[in-house]
Amino acid sequence: MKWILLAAAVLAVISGTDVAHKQQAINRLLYKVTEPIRSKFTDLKEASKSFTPTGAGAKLDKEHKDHRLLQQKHWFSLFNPRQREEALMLVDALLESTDFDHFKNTAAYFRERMNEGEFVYALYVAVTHSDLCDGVILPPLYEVTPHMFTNSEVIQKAYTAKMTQTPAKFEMEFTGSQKNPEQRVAYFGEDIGMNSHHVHWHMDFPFWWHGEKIDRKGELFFWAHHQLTARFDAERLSNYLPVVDELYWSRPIKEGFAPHTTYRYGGEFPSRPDNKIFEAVEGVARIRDMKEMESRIRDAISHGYFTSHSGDPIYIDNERGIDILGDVIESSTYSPNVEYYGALHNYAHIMLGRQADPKGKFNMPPGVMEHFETATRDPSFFRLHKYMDNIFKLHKDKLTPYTHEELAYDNAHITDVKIDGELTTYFEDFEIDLTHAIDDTEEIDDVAVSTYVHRLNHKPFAYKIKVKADHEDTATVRIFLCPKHDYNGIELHLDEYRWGCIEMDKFWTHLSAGSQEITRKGSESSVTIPDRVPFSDLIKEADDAVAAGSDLDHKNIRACGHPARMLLPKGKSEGMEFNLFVAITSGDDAAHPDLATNEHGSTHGYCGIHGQVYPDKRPMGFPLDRKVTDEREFHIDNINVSTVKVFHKK
Ligand code: CUO
Repeated sequence: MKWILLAAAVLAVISGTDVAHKQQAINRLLYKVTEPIRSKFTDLKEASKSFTPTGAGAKLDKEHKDHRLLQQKHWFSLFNPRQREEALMLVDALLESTDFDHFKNTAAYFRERMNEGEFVYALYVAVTHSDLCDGVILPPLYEVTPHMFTNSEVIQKAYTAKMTQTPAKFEMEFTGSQKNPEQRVAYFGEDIGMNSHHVHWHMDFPFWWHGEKIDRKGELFFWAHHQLTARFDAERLSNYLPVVDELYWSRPIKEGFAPHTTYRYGGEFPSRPDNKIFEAVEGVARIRDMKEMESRIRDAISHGYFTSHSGDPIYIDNERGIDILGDVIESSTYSPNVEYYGALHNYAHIMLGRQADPKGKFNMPPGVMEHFETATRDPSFFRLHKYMDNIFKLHKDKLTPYTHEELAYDNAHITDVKIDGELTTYFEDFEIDLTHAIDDTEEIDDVAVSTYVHRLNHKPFAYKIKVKADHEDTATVRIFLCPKHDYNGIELHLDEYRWGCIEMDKFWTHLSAGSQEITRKGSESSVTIPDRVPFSDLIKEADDAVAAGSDLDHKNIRACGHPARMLLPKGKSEGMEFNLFVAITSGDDAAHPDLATNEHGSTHGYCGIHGQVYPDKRPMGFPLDRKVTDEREFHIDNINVSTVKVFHKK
């Protein structure tokens, strides 16, 4: 068996279908993507000239030959229906490939013909979802398309450095000034790792997805965004700001936003002044359309059922209702009646993105809200998501509170929970390579240009959970961190704080009979990923491996996941109290038999397991997702709530 595997690996290296060759091809397809494929990448260059696309690729090629495709060097937004259609034709063409050569050649051919934004989006989605690309690590989007993650000031400086051929490294500030209280939390909304997580989440779970069914996609939409909202609120409380209020269609949009961000092609992202009154957006929706969508969804929640196309009720007052509600609100292709319930979330992003030019009089490009890369920069993003989060809560609050039988796991008795190390956060500088931000040609040498940004990090820590088990078993451990006080310093009851809890970790472990201590490091969290591998490292690693005739061992690397360094909210210099909520329930909650030994890619909390069912059979957020009418139900041996403090150090 060993010999067969070895022979297969050698064959893959020789035939160029090993991970190293694939990684090299993807690197090269994304290398300086606004310029022609470099002539030294001979196979890709050749394919770009002589390849004949097939299937969906042939259809896309006809669109190209009929001059129907969006021009190159133009902005691209996924929320633009025609631009999305074009990008999805390429996704289909790539995903139809039955071998990697076909995949690679299709990509090379269209890279030279399609809009670059559409190309990058389609390639990222296709690499994410194609089995042919298993083991390939996508380069950080903030290096491939830096304009979407940095500000105009930095990009201008990068151009100057290039023009004068002077290597440079400069600081990037957060948008706005200290006169704006929202700037205190800009480090969260503008964090490049968090923005990357968000954009990759939407690539893993696209609203337009028409491929194989993705498990609990609507519920994941709810949960990933609910967690973004809860995390943002914890950052606000850490910075002496009240939690975010929701958006109201009939009230002014309280916070304005000046993005200080420029498209690579298409000018500045539009700004919005404070207290802008909502206006209808021509060709998209009127304010009353938005209100109507909302009220139809609220009606369905009150009734406890949606109505399908054919008029049949789809009951939602049950464990799986949240999944349907997520599909409807987003809305995704899984929505059971999009004609009636509309696309509240997607339209809201466009409505907010266009308020600077709602009639299209000034030919402004789309706003930051119309890109998942940039949306969280705008404070209105969190107002919008709080608004939808409250609709989700309306539904969850209707469900019967968990009973003792549902909460208890009589085998486990938690005797103590402690933190090993300190819960301490700090800011550090992080360097981003801007090589791909500036145009050049093959003849001009690159100049080392980079920017450094401030980002939140924390000291290493671990949870130490002492537990006594009556008998040997596999158990599910869930850990949440919940602000203990509101903005006014009033201590919150469980039912008041549960909705603001941050999921820190969830894992499966083996319990032996008797007393034991479970140690779990913060860095092992199943909601986070480590830092992304820089593009230059990916290039070097793949080129070296190909040259040496060896392969790369890239296993279980996912782009979707909250940045590990942002696992903890900032906290306060004097320490900020949180409730550390730990629940141990039966291992029967696991949807896969091997979760105690195999974390399947390790970021399943907010991102599921790629291509497989969500690992936890319980609703996301269990046991804090439902109303708590009697707090005593939670006073059981397998649940422990302790107070911890998060410190912020300069
Ligand atoms: Cu992620 Cu609104 O869904 O941005």
